[in-house]
Amino acid sequence: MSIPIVPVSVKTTCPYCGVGCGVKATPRTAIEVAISGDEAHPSNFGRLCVKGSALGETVGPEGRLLAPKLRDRHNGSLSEISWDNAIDTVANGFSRIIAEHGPEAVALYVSGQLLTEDYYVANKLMKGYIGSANIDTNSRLCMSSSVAGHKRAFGEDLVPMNYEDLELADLVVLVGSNTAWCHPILFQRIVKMKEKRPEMKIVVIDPRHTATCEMADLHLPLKPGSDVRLFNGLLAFLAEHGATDAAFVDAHTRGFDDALTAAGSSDLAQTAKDCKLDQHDLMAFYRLFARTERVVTVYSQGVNQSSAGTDKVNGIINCHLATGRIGKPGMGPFSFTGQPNAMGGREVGGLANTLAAHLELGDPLQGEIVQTFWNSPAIAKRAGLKAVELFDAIDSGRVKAVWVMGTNPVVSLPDGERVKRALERCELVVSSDIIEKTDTNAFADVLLPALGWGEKDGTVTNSERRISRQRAFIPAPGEARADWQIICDVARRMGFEGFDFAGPHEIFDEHARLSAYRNDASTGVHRAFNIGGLTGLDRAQYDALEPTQWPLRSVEEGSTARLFETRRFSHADGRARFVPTAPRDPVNAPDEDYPLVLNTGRVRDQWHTMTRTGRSAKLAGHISESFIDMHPQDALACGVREGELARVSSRWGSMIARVQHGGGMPRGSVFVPIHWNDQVASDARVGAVVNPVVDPVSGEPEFKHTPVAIEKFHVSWHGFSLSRTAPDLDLVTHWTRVHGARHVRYEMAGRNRFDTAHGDHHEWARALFHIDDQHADWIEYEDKSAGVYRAAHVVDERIESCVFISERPDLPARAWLATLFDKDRLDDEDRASLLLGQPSAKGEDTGPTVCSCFGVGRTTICNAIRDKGLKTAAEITSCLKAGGNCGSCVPELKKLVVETEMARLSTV
Ligand SMILES: Nc1nc2c(c(=O)[nH]1)N[C@H]1C(S)=C(S)[C@@H](COP(=O)(O)OP(=O)(O)OC[C@H]3O[C@@H](n4cnc5c(=O)[nH]c(N)nc54)[C@H](O)[C@@H]3O)O[C@H]1N2
Ligand SMILES: Nc1nc2c(c(=O)[nH]1)N[C@H]1C(S)=C(S)[C@@H](COP(=O)(O)OP(=O)(O)OC[C@H]3O[C@@H](n4cnc5c(=O)[nH]c(N)nc54)[C@H](O)[C@@H]3O)O[C@H]1N2
Ligand code: SF4
Ligand SMILES: [Mo]
Repeated sequence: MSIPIVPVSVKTTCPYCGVGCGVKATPRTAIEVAISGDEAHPSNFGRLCVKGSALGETVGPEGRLLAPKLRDRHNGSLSEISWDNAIDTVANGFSRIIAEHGPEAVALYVSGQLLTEDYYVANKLMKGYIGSANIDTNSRLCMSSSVAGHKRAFGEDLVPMNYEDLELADLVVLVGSNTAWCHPILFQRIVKMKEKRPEMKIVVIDPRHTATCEMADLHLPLKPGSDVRLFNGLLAFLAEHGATDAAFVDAHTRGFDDALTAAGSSDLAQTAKDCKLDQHDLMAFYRLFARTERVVTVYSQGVNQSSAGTDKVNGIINCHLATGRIGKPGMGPFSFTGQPNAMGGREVGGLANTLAAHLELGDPLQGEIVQTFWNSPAIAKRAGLKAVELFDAIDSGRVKAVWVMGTNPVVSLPDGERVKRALERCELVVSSDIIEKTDTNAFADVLLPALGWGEKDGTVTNSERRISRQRAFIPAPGEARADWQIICDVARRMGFEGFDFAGPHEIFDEHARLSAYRNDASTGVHRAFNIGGLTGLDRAQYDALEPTQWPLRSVEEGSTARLFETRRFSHADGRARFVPTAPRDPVNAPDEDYPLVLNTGRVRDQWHTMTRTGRSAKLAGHISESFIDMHPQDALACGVREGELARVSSRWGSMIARVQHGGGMPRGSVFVPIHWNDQVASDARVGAVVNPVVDPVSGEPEFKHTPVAIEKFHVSWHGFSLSRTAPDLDLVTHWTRVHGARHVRYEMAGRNRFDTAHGDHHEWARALFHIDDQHADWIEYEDKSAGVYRAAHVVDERIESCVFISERPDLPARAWLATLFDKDRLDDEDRASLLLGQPSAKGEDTGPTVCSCFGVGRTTICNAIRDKGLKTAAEITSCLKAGGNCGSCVPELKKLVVETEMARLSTV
C-alpha cells in the first residue's frame, strides 16, 4: 500500500557538513523531493552548496537496507530476520560476552552523523549501564585534536565563535582548511563580505594550492606538518614587536612565558626555512596578523589530522590569547566542524575519554553527578579505547563485540587492511546503516536498517553551537527504524531500565536536563555547556524548535552568540592557559623507499564514503574517478604520466588511481581523495595506504602525512563503458563505477589483451555486456594498428550499452555519450558519432562538469571564455548560468579564466 504524500514543505537541516544549513524539503512522491535553502536559517539564509542542492537525488530506495539481516559465517550469506530476532541476537551477544569477559570486552563505534538523541542513548547505554567507556566515534578521526586543544586552553571543549564573526573580521586566516569545497556556504559568506569590503584580507595556509586559494590575498604553501613552527614563529614575532595584549594576558591567562620560551626562535629566516616558505610571504603574514585587531583563524583537518594536531590547535590559540583576540566581535580561533553533528556528539560525551554533558571521566564527583542523574547501575570510571586503539584491541581479541553505527571504518580508518582483519576476527560485529552494501557491512554479522535523512527526527549542532532540528518528511522505507529506537530496544532487551522514551523529544529533554543538573560550582561542577532553557519541551514545542545557539541556561537569559565575552574561561581559576608547543616532525618521515608524502582529503561534490552522494548523477560529473595529484617533476621521477594509472604504496598497503597535475601540489607531496572505496572501484581505497600514527594527546590519526612510493600500474588497454545494466567486471583489471541518470558508466583498464580469452574484440564486448544474441544490432569500429576499438549495442534503435577501448589513456569524451541514453531512439547522426568516437556536431561535448547545479562542463566554459572574451566568473555566470546557483564552482571558474588566457597567450 502506498502512503499518500502531502506536498508540504518541511524545514530541516542538511545532513552533510558542519555548517548546518537550513533546508526546505517538499516531497513530490515517495522518492522525489524538491530541495531548496531555508531563507530564515541563520547558517545559510537560503543558500545551499551543490551537495545540499542535490539531496533530492539521494533519498530513493536504491541500495537501501530495508530489513534486519543475519550473516551465516560459514558461507557468508545474509538472510532476513525479524526485528525481534535481531534485537535478541545483539542483546544476547553483548550480554553473553559481558558476562564472560567483562564490560571492557564490548564496544560501540559511532558517528558524528548520528542525531544528538541517538548519540545520547548510545553513550548512556555504554557509560551508565554496560559500565565501560568503550564507545568511541568517527569524530576521533575528525575533531578530537580540536576538542583536546580547547580543553587544554579553555578548560572545556568550547568553540567560542559565531558565523557573523567571519563577516566582521578584517583578516580571515584559513589553516589546513579547503573551505571552498568543504564548508562552501561559510566560504561564500566570507567571499561576499570581501567583495563588499575589499580591504578585508584572506590568508590560506595549506601545502596545496586549493580552490580556496583562488580567493586569497596570500597563500602560504607550508611544508606539511610544520604548522606548529609557523605559529610559534608568529607568537615570538608578536611578542618581539609589542603586538601582545599584556593587560589581557596578565588578568585572564596563565603560562605565557613558558609558551613563549617553547616557541623558540623569532628568527624569521629560520622559521621560513623550517616551513619551506618564502621569507617575505611569511613576514607579510606575521605583519598582517600583528596589525589587524579583528582576526579570525579558522582551522580544520590540515590542523587536526596530524601527529602534532593538538599542539597545532594550541599553537593557534596561543596567538589569539597573546593578543587578547577572543570573545569579541570579529575575532577568535574557529574550529570548523566536519560532520553535521560533530558538535552534538561532543555535547553528549560520545568520545571514549569524556563522560556526558561536558563532564569528564576519572573525576569521582563528575561520575557521581552523572550516575545520580541517570540513576544507573554503573558508571564508567576511566577512559575507554580511542578509535585506532579500539580496532587494535578488536584485532588482538581483547574486544570481542563491536556495534558500528553510522560510520564506515573499513574505508575511513587508517591502515584499512588491519581494520578488515580485526572485523574478520571479531566474534560479533553489528552494523546499523541505511545502505546494505558497504565495505564495513561486508564484515557484519548483524545488519540493522536505520532511518536516513528525511525519515528521522532529532537535533544536530553546527560549528557555531547552533542546535537545529532535522525533521522527517518521507515515510520510513521497509522496516527501517530510528537509531535511538534500535539502541533503546537493545538496551531494554539487555534488562536495563532508563530507555523508555516515547520519542526523540523525551531524549532531548533528558539531555537538556543533564546539561543543567548541578551545573554550578557550589553543588557540582560548572560547565559552560548548559541548555537548561530547552528543558521541558513537549513534542509540539520540540517539533517547532527554531535554530538556537548554546549556552542557553534559561529562557529569560536567552542564548549566547559568542563565548568568553566576560573573559571567564572554564578552568577552575577562570583563566585560559597558554600551552607550550615544541615543534616536532611527523612520526614517519619520507625515506629512500617511500620518498613522497601522501596527503588525503576531500573533493567538492562527494561526501566521505559516497554511500549517499555516490547515488547522484549530478554529483558524479564533477570528479568521477579517484586520482593522484602530484607535481609534474615528481611524476617524471616516478616514471608516471598524467592520465595514466599508478599505484600508491606505503608500508601499510596500496591503491590505484589516475595521475593528474592540476591540483597545485608542491614537490614531494601527493594528494589522493578519501571517497572511493571497494563498492565503487576495484582498488581505490586510500585508507589502506594511510599510516596508523596518532596524535599522542587526542588520538587523532595522521591522515595527512604517510610516506609513499608511486609507480606505474601497467595495463595494456584503457577504456570505459556506458550501459543500462552492469557489465561483467571479471573481464577488466581495474574499474571505477560512475553513477548516471539512465546508465552506469565504468572507467576500466585491463592487463591482458582482451582478444586472448574471448577470440576477438567483438566476442569480448558481447561477453562484457552478457549478450547471447548472435544477431544483435552493433555499431562497431576497430583500428587494430592503433589499438582502438569501439562498439555500441542497440536494441529497437535504443542504445543499450557501448564500450570504448584504446591502448593509450586518451579516450573520447564521455558527457555526450551519456545524453544518448536519454533518447528513445538513435538517429543517423548519433550512429555516425558513435562510429567516429566523437559528436559529429560541434559543441555537443560539454566536458567534465564544473557547475553541477546547471550541468555546465569545462569545454563549454573554456569555449565561451575564448570565443566571447569572458574575463570574470560573473561574466561566465551571466553568459552560461554556471556558478549562478550555489556558487560552489566560482573558484574553479576563476581558475579556468586564468588557464584559458594563459593557453591563448602561449599560442599567439
Ligand atoms: N565536499 C565535502 N565537504 C565536506 C566533507 C566531504 O566529505 N566532502 N566532509 C566534512 C568533514 S567530516 C570534514 S572533517 C571537513 C574537512 O574539511 P577540510 O579540513 O577543509 O578538508 P580536507 O580536504 O580534509 O583537508 C583540508 C586541507 O588540509 C591540507 N593540509 C594537509 N596537510 C597539512 C598541513 O600539514 N598543514 C596545513 N596547514 N594544511 C594541511 C590539505 O592539503 C587540505 O587542503 O569537511 C566537511 N565537508
Ligand atoms: N585518509 C583519510 N581518512 C579519513 C579522513 C581523511 O581526511 N583522510 N577524514 C576522516 C573524517 S574527518 C571523517 S568525519 C571520517 C568519515 O568517515 P565515515 O564516517 O566512515 O564515512 P561516511 O561515508 O560518512 O559513513 C557514514 C555511514 O553511515 C551511513 N548512514 C547514513 N545515514 C545514517 C543514519 O541515519 N543512521 C545510520 N545508522 N547510518 C547512516 C552511511 O550509509 C555510511 O555507511 O573519515 C575519516 N577518514
Ligand atoms: S555547506 Fe553544503 S554540505 Fe554544508 S550544510 Fe550547507 S548545504 Fe549542506
Ligand atoms: Mo570529519
